[in-house]
Amino acid sequence: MSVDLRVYLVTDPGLGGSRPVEHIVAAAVEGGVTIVQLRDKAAGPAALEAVARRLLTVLAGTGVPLVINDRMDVAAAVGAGLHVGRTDVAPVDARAALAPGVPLGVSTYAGRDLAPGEEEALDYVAVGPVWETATKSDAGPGIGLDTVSRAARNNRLPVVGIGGIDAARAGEVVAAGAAGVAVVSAVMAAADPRAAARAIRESVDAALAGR
Ligand code: TZP
Ligand code: MG
Repeated sequence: MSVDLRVYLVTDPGLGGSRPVEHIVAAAVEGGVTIVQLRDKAAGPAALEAVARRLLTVLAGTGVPLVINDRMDVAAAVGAGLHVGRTDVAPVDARAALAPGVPLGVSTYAGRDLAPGEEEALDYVAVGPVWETATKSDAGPGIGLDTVSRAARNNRLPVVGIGGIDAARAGEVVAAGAAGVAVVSAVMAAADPRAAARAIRESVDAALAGR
C-alpha cells in the first residue's frame, strides 16, 4: 500500500494549550496534512481510544489516515494504523493484528536496522531527530540531512524525517530524499495550525517538484 507521507502530523496533548486535539487536527488537515499520528504517552488505553474515535470522526471522508503510536490494542480496536518503535511490538506481528490496508510505520534513529522480513510488513520508516528538538526529551542529537539522504537511499521503504522540522526546513528534508516530514510542535503549538500546515505542505510540494 502506498501512503501519502508528505505532511505527517504527530499529536501532542501538551502543546495545544486548552484547544482539543481534534480541533487542531481538523484545522491542520484543512491546511494540507496528509497523515495523522495520535501520540499520547500518558493516556491509558480507554482514554486513548476515546481520542482516537474523535479523530476518526474528524478525518472521515478526508482520505487522511490515522495512526496510533505504540498501542496495537487501541489501533486494532478502532481500525487505525500503527506506529512502533524498535522496542515495541514487532512489525510482522503488528501487521497481522491490524485492520487490512492501514498504515504501519517504525521509528529508527538513522534507518539502518531493518530486517528484510520487516520491510514487507511496513509502509514507511521514520528517522530522526533530524535536528535536535525539545519536544522529545530522549530524542538524542540531530542526525542531520546527510543521514536522511543515506537512509532514503538505503531503504526500499519511504523515509519520513522527524525532529526540529518547520516550514522553513521541511523542503530541505524532502530535497535530501525523504518522502515527507513529520512535525509535532510546528503545527500543534502554532497559533494557526491550518496556516502552519499549509506552509509546510507548500514547502514539501515545492521540494518534490524540484527533485
Ligand atoms: N521522535 C523523534 S523527534 C520527535 C519524535 C516524536 C519529536 C519531534 O517534535 P518536533 O516538535 O516536531 O521537533
Ligand atoms: Mg514507542
